[in-house]
Amino acid sequence: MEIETIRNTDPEVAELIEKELERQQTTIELIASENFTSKAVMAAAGTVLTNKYAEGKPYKRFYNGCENVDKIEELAQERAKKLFNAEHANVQPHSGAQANMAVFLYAVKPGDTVMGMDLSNGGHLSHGSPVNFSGLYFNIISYGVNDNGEIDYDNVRELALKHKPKLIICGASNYSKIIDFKKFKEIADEIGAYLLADIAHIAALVAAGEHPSPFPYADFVTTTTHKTLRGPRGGIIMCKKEHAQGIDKAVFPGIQGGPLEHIIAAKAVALKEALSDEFKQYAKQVVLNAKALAKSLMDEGLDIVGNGTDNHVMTLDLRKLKKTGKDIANILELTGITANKNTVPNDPESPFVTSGVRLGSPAATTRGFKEEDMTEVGKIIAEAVKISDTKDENKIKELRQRSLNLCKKYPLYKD
Ligand code: DSN
Repeated sequence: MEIETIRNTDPEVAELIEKELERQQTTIELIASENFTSKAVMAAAGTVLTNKYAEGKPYKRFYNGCENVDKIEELAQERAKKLFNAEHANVQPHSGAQANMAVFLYAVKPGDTVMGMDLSNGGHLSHGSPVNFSGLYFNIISYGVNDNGEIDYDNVRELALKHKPKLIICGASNYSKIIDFKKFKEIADEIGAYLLADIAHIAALVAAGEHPSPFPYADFVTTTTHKTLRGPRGGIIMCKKEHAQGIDKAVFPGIQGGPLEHIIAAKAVALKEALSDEFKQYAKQVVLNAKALAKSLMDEGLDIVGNGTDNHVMTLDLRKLKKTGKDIANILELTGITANKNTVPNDPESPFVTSGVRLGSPAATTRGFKEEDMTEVGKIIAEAVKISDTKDENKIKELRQRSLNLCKKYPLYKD
């Protein structure tokens, strides 16, 4: 219906959107940070709310005519607070990186020392990468993981006591173990640092009790809304009441102008969905599916960083096979599986080549995949790895068909 409306004005864009729909329907999505929103979430994002300026906070705006968006934004705030048991929620950040930037603006000054997980060890750009605002304007001390892919908390403590950061960031983009928020809080307390937990990747698991919550330990909790949480692309900051006013000011007017009220409406819808029993079931299945995929890959003789996963994500370690993440992600794409190359701990290759591939279960789980399907996905991946040098066309065809069979078993956006 909507696509017809777009086609009437812009057939070129309509055609590309349709092609993207087909790509999503016919390939297995294993990018750990992607997901499929409900049609209700998508519909909310495409509404007249996109027309409205609403700088400020609900009921304290700089524009008139905000009576409806005020109520929508308030619903999103209340649902976020309820879902995560948070004292305060700001649902305006346009993304997770913006959410983190707002925390920086509130909690530290340029030049201050901040500690975060190194990007190549599984952290995030906005946790102190030298090419990001966080690394450019702050003195960053990075911690990493050991060969087992685990955070070495003794090392984190040592670094914290030595460098005395004002802000410690925990949370990651590629970390397959449970994060010990309590331990991070103890370390932060020893030096009087703020603690920021970025739960962008594990938000749904935290919400559903599949991963320990960063509350009451963290001063600030940031998340994206589009990863495991299955909402529109965007961010949220939650914090203790004492920081509420400062965080709100940091978001607007600190780093953003008008909030995206159509996206905030979609966040509200997604948060309502996340409060349901069905969502709890989904989050549980995300973890079961990730474990099934990791087991299948290891049964096929492949290495996984840390020998498995406790959450939704894992990294295939290709060093023993002398293959690169870049080549394997490319061959996987030919077989109908989408994933991304990723560094492994102490990776000898550059971030553009890498020795790993990050694999995640959220999108496949939303689609309906169960453990036995993830076992088959693991087998397809293992066969693809075997033929990555020869690129045997018949074998690729066969694997592509096996991926397609799984996609057909769980149709996407069909009704
Ligand atoms: N780029 C996101 C991810 O893929 O994990 C993090 O922002």
